[in-house]
Amino acid sequence: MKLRILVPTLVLALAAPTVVAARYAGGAGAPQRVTIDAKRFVFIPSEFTVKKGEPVTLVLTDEDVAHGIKFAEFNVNLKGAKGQTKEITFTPAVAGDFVGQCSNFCGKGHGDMKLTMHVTE
Ligand SMILES: [Cu+2]
Repeated sequence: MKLRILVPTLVLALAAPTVVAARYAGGAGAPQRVTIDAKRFVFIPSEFTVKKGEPVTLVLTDEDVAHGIKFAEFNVNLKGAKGQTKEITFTPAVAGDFVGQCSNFCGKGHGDMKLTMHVTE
């Protein structure tokens, strides 16, 4: 009788830490990381795809001068710094294609420095 109670308790005790570890080690719920390099006057890649309602982290590395990424529809404005990597996390609430732009004046091609985010259902 004691063994019948002890075995399920032991199984639960051993399984619980595994579930917790998965949740905090990039499992379900962790933001999707999108790595973007910026240099005059391009973003690499120039487009990427994310899912509506799921958190996204944009990781921006500015190779030459300070750039930035702005998606006005999502109130996102990530300010970069020369030679550094900066990031911002947000959750896109609507699906569609959105054009972002460099948010830090970086020279004569600045106005054409854009990237597209595809948000799927
Ligand atoms: Cu710019």
